[in-house]
Amino acid sequence: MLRMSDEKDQSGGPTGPGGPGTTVVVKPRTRTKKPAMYKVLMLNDDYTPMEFVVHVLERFFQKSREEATRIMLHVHRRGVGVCGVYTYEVAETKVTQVMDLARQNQHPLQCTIERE
Ligand code: TYC
Repeated sequence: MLRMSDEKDQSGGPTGPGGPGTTVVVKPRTRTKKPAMYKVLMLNDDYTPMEFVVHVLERFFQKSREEATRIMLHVHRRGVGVCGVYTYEVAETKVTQVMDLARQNQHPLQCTIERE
């Protein structure tokens, strides 16, 4: 009869520590995946007051007055600008909040999401 215990180490590996009679425990790698991120974009129009756009950026995107003014002017000049980057649900909520406040104030301000 041939038993496992009769077998010589066939690994060809080292015979010292880590060799025969040693169990190597491999920690399973915890695979994490970064969530997809989404840019909230603000679009320019001819009617929404600049001050309203600055207010929106301060209120919903936690921008300082200076940063909010910079972003608003960028959108005013270039047509579109990034308000912030968030996970999908957060980005979607920001868009809803902006559009709701714009509608309540009868401004045509538009805001969209774009995957990064
Ligand atoms: N163009 C607007 C104006 O001249 C200002 C404005 C800026 C509107 C940014 C929308 O996303 C916007 N009153």
